[in-house]
Amino acid sequence: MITLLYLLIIGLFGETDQVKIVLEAEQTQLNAGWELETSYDDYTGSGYITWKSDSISFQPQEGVLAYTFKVAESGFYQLKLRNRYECEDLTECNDVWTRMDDGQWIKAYSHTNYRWNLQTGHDINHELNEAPGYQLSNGKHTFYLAGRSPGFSIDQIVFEKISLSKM
Ligand SMILES: [Ca+2]
Repeated sequence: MITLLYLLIIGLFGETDQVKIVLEAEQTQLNAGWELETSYDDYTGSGYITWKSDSISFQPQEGVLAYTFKVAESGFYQLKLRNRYECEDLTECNDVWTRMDDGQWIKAYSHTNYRWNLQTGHDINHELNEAPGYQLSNGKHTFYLAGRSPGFSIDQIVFEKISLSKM
């Protein structure tokens, strides 16, 4: 029965490699505007970070955090920020700036409030991508976060490999 179930799952979803890169958002050099917090429970690592400064609606100049990591298996990786925010309006205090390597700054948002969640979309000039990600080659990459909405918290940055390549 277990074998049959396993085969059924494999049949439905194909062989997944489950390659996941998980970075703790608080494990970087924090700068002005960001604070390490532990008030909400159920975080991982030593806490999470919250943007405490002003709302930054244009290209970020301050509060830029860098995360360098290594990719062992190249492919397309979906971005999932483990995030939380406490605004009743789903579209308030719900976003942060993101950038991969030399790419452009893109607003990343969540629409799930009051609890930790992995829902992460990208908004490029009001075009929404509900499953954003990056084609990553083997080797070193640097991901950047910068503050956008005050009150937006991030616990983890997750890159989940969803295919060998989109090329
Ligand atoms: Ca964390």
